[in-house]
Amino acid sequence: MGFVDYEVKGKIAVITINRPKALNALNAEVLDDLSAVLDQVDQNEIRCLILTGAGEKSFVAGADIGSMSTMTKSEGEAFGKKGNDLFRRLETFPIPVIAAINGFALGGGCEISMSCDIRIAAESALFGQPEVGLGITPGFGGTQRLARLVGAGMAKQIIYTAKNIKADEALRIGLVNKVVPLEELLPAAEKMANQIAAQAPIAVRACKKAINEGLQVDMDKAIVIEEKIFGDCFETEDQQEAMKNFCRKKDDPEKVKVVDFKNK
Ligand code: DAK
Repeated sequence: MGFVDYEVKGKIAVITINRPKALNALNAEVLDDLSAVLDQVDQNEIRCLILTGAGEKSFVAGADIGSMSTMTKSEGEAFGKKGNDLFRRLETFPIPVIAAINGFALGGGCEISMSCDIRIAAESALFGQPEVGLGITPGFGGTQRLARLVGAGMAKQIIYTAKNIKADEALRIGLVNKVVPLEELLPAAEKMANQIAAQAPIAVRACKKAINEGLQVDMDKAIVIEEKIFGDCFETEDQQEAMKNFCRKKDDPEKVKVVDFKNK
């Protein structure tokens, strides 16, 4: 794929935005390529995705300012829709997505990382929403997702001041889950992805759905969403096998085995 690489590694896969000369900035082609790669993911085989940027300097340095600079109103709207559709697709993609943030995560770069389920950052990563300095608002969901992740006050500070924050500050405010040295970034992301991939895949997907959908409604409705999704798990072979295995283990510790979940 032109600006996006896709590599399958057993039950996990790595998606790399590969436009390092422009610090992996998102133009319409990159967005189209990302969307095409998501079409290609074999959801029966792959249990966790990692999204990262090519090179050692940048995850994604934002939306492509050069291409945005000449957009008309309708082109701007179409670009915004393309990005928003893709980011929402990532956010609701049935399997989890881990962002491995290897440098600049500015504007659309910070926003795409926030569409992922989990963020692991290199110590060198830098986060920010510089849009107001360019005379625009964040356009790929930044005002919404940042406020949901770090709270309205901190999101307003980051967005209104357009001041970038370093990885340790991003960790402190809950924007990222973990910070590691750059050379350990992909190994750390792969380790976590493999840990997720070793769990019952239908249950993992169900958790993603329950968390995402539950956050959109009040607690009374959210609990009903969880009840329904929890009930669905009892129709899976994975649940029956894993619970039988636990009971066997109690009777005879020798019978302990690692359940090989089958996606059923
Ligand atoms: N777009 C296009 N090219 C970019 C870029 C970007 N966002 N960021 C970097 N580049 C390009 C540079 O132009 C340069 O290209 P050449 O000159 O070599 O051809 C190359 O990448 C290397 O960049 P620098 O030479 O500038 O590298 P430095 O290390 O000196 O500086 C930097 C790195 C990340 C601090 C700097 O490049 C920078 O400030 N970049 C811009 C960061 C930024 O402001 N990003 C946020 C963009 S705003 C919307 C949809 C989306 C959005 C808004 C609305 N709707 C449609 C509603 C999103 C907006 C944004 O993301």
